[in-house]
Amino acid sequence: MAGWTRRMMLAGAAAQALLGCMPRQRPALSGFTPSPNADYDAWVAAFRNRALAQGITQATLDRGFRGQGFLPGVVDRDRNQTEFRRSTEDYLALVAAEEDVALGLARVAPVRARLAEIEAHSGVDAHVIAAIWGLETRFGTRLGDIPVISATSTLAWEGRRGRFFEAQLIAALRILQAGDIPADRMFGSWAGAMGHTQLMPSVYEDYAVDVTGDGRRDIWGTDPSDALASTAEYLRRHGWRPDQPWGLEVHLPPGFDTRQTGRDRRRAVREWAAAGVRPARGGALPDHGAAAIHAPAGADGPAWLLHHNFTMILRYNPSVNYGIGVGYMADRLAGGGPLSRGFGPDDTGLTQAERREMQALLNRAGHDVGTPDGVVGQRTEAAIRAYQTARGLAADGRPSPAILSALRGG
Ligand SMILES: [Ca+2]
Repeated sequence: MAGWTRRMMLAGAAAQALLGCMPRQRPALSGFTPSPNADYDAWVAAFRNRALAQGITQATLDRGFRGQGFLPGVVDRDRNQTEFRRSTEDYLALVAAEEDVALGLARVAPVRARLAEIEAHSGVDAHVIAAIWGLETRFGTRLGDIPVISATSTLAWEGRRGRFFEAQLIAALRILQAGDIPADRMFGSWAGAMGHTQLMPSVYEDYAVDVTGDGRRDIWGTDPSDALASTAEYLRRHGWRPDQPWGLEVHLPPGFDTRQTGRDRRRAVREWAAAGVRPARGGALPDHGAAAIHAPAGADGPAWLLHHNFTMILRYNPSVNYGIGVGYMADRLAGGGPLSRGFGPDDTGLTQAERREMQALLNRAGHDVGTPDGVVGQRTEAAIRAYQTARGLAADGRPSPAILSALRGG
């Protein structure tokens, strides 16, 4: 429960990407309009009495539930979180590809001054705040369009995590009552995560700030300022250390024993330096206290030294891939370049470039995989199966060097 709840506390789009939904795909809209459900209606009637007892007014309840209702798609989505682990390489390809970096630079440019102001006030690295914006909602281009009262009440009624979502529903109603947002503009993800940086309603209550000075904490509007400041406030109060980086890309020496790596294996920076760990772009390792190393592709692949502030990013979403994604995007938004090392072939035996080439060739052969991104999902596997079937091969749907060379041969 704890891990799940912590992820759900803030995670919206990014957690959904982690859980397997492609962030570039919009959610299917079926099931996200209210549908008749007498059992849900009876639950709402009883809930309204509980809400009144907690200080929600009749008027707020009437406004909040107007036009809202049971959303079957929310329950479907909640029950189909097929949690399969993505590799760090695939995760970065999904959330921080070059097109995402370009979008980020364009979206951040108009709010640079605001971000600098937020950093000066909170001490939190402006590029990290902007990167969280990027991973949560693709820099505000994917805010989520599901009514929050419908989503949270549906999940509260459904009951698997009923208490958690009833608390979110109460919080959402209190936000309406406070006048921060009109009921007909309170949209979010299927799980109720709201606005540019996907705050759950209870997190919004505790951390949202009005930095624009208009008296409303508006995290939903076209101006992301309040959302960015709220995220900075969340990180500041969880213990972000000003003037420290989140982490650093490093090179491990040949033959480095990667059993020393992993988030829970923190060591003094001088010990890492003595073991031959070096910054990927030269110089000496900076010392910000004990640090861990993440090396998902072995000693020869990309690796990062993770400082205290990395764990602050994980307070937003506990996935290490999420933290690396935010850190990498932050570095890119700060003007840094792509990773200095490639990941090498994955367990399919193909590199990312080869997987992309395989996808492009499948497209050309008439087996549609969508835009090639080097990430093998159900659509690519289905295309491989179709290709294999058409050629009389065993249809296992697995990418391999043999499939790639067959495709290259036409
Ligand atoms: Ca405001």
